[in-house]
Amino acid sequence: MEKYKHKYGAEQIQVLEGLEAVRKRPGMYIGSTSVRGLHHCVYEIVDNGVDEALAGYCTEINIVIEPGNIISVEDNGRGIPVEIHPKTKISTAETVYTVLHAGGKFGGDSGYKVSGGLHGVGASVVNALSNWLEVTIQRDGGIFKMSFEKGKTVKPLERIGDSDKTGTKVRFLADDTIFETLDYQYEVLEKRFREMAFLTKGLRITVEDQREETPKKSDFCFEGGLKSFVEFLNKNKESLHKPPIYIEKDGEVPVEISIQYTTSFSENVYSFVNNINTIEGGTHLEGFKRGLTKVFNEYARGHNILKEKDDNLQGEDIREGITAVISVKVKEPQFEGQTKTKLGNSEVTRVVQAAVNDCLAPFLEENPTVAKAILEKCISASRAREAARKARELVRKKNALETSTLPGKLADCSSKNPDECEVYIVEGDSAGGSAKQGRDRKFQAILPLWGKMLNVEKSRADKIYNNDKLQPVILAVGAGIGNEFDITKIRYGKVIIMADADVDGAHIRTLLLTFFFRYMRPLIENGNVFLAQPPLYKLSKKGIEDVYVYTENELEVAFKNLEDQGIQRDQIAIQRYKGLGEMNPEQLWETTMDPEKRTLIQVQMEDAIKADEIFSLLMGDEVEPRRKFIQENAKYVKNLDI
Ligand code: 1YM
Repeated sequence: MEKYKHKYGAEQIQVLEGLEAVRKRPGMYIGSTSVRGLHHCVYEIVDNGVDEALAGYCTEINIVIEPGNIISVEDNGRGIPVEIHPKTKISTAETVYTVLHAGGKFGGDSGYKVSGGLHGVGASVVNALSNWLEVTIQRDGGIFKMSFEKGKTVKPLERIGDSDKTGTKVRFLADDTIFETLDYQYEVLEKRFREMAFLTKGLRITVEDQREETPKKSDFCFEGGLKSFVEFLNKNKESLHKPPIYIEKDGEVPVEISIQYTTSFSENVYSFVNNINTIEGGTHLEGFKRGLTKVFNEYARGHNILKEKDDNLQGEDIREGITAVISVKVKEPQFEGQTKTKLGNSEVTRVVQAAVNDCLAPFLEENPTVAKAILEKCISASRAREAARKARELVRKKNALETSTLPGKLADCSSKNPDECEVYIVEGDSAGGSAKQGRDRKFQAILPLWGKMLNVEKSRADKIYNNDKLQPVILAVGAGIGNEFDITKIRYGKVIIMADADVDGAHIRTLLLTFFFRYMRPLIENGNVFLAQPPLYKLSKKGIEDVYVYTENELEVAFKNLEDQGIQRDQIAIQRYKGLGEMNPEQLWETTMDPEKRTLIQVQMEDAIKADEIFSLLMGDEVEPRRKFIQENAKYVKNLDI
């Protein structure tokens, strides 16, 4: 039997120092040691399998979260090469798992590996951050195995049997002295692998969670690739045409795009470079937008839909109601921006624009009914934009005539420093009254809203400007809306929605959040939006201080605490608050507004795709998926993250 002996030389000593550096400063390599960094380790290993699929050798990847938070990833690719590497004098497989950034450099053509940025740090980093890790390779007629502890080789690669199959299996337990938690979130992993399956046409990815008694399992394989992705994104929307438009162009920078218009008014364009979501966009997105604008304007002119006297349609008109996914593969991507998710390679703009031009223009010629349906929507978007501009000017003029640009109902605070100021958007006049009296007027402003709120999911910008419920919100926040929204102009650092803890309150909260998400998204991204949490109950007894209870779960705990102080249940008076209006100004201050005592829930946007899905589901036209969502999530109503 062939053996792969271990040799310690100068190379190996360097290796150990390299992995020690990873353990000392893990954040430098995987971003953070939170659950995010933990998930990152899984992606890193799976990425190697996906690369093998992109190279055309692997059709299936199976991921399992085993009991005890052990991760297992197996693919049916060629198997990591096992022969002795000429430079390190140890097996190539061991080299990949012990030498920093060994990834592609050791195996010939590296394909579209991402250099730097988030991914592509290499399997050796995961190895260094694992309590233990083992790799099993089937290749060249044999089964080979090696194992490590905290990055150090405990068993070098050894042939342990015969096999006529090929593939790689990696199992590891992340190091709990490095990571804050080992509790993988199944839903997060599932979402990422669904995305990967969409982006790699035909690749089957399965994910399984065996930690609970009843295991969860998902099986993803999309023959339609990005087309399936766009259909998935639009599942709660009404589409203008079926199936989605598909663009594919091979070359130095392969481009794949899928587009489907819906009756909605929002723009949802997601872009990927080497399977990584480029949240900040970049040159590929720019090329897509330019190509789209040019092709539609030329088609509209050529078919006399736009007359000589008409202005060109603007990009934003052409993107109203669009859902699109753009995926490019770039050999040496340059990532810029705050989160290093903005593509910088300038040559990519031209390539993507040309792909859109070469594929979309003939598509429209061949599908005139689709072209017509889309252009009709673009033209009405353009009219609405013009109407919105006029409405905006009217608002400006009207405000210029009046002495102040602030809405009449707003009780403003005296400080003008946005960092310390907050505005409470309060449902109902009576609660608004209590809030006004109870507040600290130095830094707290109150804006009461009443009556039925406009559903922005079903209206265009012009309607929103003219809407008497939303106009005060826009003016109070003071930073405009839509493309013109300017976060540096906000008048309050905290925008707090204060609504009742009942169904109507939930409704107004959702309507306002939808509005912020669609028209003031940076406000959410920047963490300026909060939900106030008014109490559900007051427990009182003569001689003790009132106890406020904020959730159903806390009620039992509160009773227990009082019992521990020798107070029996039947001695306690329970008041259940049905609405904010029932509280007097002092109570409202004490329970919900006093920064020293209140709980605020910060609205966070982990994920734009998920948020868009939920808002179009909750606020859009399709009834059946909404009913299903509400039924499935009724038990999670406390979870207010979007
Ligand atoms: C569960 C994780 O790592 N699969 C995998 C990795 C490699 C190959 C195949 C592979 C690549 C190449 C040639 C090549 C890797 N090889 C290397 C290196 N799954 C998993 N499957 N033959 C096999 O890139 O040319 C790094 S990753 F460097 F050794 F070639």
